[in-house]
Amino acid sequence: MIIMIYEMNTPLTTIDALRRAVAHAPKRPFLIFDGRSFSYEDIAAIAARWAARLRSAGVERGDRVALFLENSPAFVTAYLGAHLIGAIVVLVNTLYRQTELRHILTDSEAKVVLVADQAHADLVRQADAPGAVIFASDVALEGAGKAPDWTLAPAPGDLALIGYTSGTTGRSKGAMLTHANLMANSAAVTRAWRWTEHDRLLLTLPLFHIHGLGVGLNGTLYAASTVDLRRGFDAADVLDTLARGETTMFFGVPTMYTRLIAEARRRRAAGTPVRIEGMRLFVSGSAPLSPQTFAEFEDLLGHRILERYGMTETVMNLTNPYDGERRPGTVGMPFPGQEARIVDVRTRQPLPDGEIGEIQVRGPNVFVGYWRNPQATAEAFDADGWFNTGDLGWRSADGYFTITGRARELIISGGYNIYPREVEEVLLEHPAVAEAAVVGLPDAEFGEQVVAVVVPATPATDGLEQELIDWCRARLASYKKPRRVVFVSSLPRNALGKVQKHALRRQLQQAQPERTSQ
Ligand code: MLC
Ligand code: AMP
Repeated sequence: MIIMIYEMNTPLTTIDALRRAVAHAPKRPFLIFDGRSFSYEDIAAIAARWAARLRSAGVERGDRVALFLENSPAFVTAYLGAHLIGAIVVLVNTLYRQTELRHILTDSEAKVVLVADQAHADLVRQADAPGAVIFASDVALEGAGKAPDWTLAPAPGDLALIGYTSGTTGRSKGAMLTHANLMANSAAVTRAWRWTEHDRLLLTLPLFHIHGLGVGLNGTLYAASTVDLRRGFDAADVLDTLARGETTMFFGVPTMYTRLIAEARRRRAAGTPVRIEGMRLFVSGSAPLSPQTFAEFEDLLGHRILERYGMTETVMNLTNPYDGERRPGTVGMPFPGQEARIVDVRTRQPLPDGEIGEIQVRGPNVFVGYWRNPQATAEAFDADGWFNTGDLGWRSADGYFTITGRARELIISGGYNIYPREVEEVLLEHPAVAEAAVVGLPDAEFGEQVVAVVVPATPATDGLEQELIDWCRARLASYKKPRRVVFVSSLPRNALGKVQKHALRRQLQQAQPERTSQ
């Protein structure tokens, strides 16, 4: 009987979760931003204003609403406002430029694009994107609130989000997540990490990716807890906040932990060591956390980081245990209600423990397919519904998964994904470039760094390295620009003419061992 009551109250959409929190704890702080606190009731009222604003712009159920917004109360309330009327949110990294914007906004056919300022509105216009631009300031955060009209709320199977990812062909694909996917994952995450309404999460991750939104914001909403949201990450500010004792959880990418360690060391050397109060959980993900970072963090700050593994298509897949052993270098086991296994890359047959293969996952969290791309969707799943993650790894006899690499070409720098092909295509558009190959090399701060290897069209390469970096910087999100350009007379290719990236990486590493970025 108790189980039945629990199930009846289980939110199946973000709007169910909002409604449940408003009913049970209307005055509880949901969002803290810039020293201002917004209760669940406040957020629901502002979301209702967003719903009305979007309807007045012609947005209907199933239409796409692109959020080209930094972390802000506008992001949170527009997200929920779009959901209140059954619209689908499209996530757009605010560092994206012309090439990425044009593709995402055109492919998703976003009816409206929300921006914070004129500069971002101009970028949308320059990208020739369809859809009307709406400014975040159109909807006031202040003023008397009216409860939302819940009657247009979505069904669990309706699409909630499209997150663009995995551009192995140079163009990213829109991963479609339903409300049921999101809430199933929030249920699993909150249960695994003992997340309750008493928690306060310090969130410095961007909301336009699945780590910040799918784990941080949706989890907060699901648990009816509080999120202390920041515009971005600043190590000193994080340590100062954690010393105040109100925060209970922090989620970050490994680069953030490296920077927290450096800042904590600085303070210790200055005779003002960091004291952390009230924290119960530090989580790392989106890129591999080195055992060294894990150990240094424990040594300096007294907490064992919990590492987990996720993807835009699935939100969270694997986690180290909350209570049991958090094993450095591993990503733990499947979340409750989810499955994972290792298969042979060629035969697609399950492999015994200890053998390296591709990680496959299955569960109610797994997305329903790529937007308007049935072929890519078909290739992503096998006949039994297992999703091919494209990540390589193995499972230990006691069930811990370790990620060893990627079956697809992908560079992860500071938790941001970079698809070499996308950068190569932009480089090839430059008249001085005859051939280009982009690889990821180890980097102490960002995990990996982007390096371009270029065959120049003419032997004159004076000033060309910086010119090519600037060329990429102007056309793509700035974190995708090469940190270095190496000029060569030819690229190593196999018999089929395909560039041998492994050989290239090896050559580059031998020529110059790991560099620390400035
Ligand atoms: C910023 N820059 C980077 C970079 N981040 N360069 C390489 N890699 C990165 N990750 C560049 C900017 O483009 C800019 O270049 C310059 O550094 C300064 O920018 P900044 O904004 O001041 O940087 P900073 O705030 O220090 O950002 C570092 C960071 C950030 C680690 C805080 O990268 C970050 O928030 N990463 C998290 C990304 C994330 O949420 N990933 C989750 C994806 S979901 P210029 O040219 O302007 O000087 C996923 C699934 C899962 O992966 O499992 O979670
Ligand atoms: P994205 O496509 O942006 O959602 O990024 C997902 C990818 O990030 C995964 O396929 C992995 O390659 C990587 N990733 C996420 N978490 C981890 C982790 N803990 N360790 C190693 N790689 C990770």
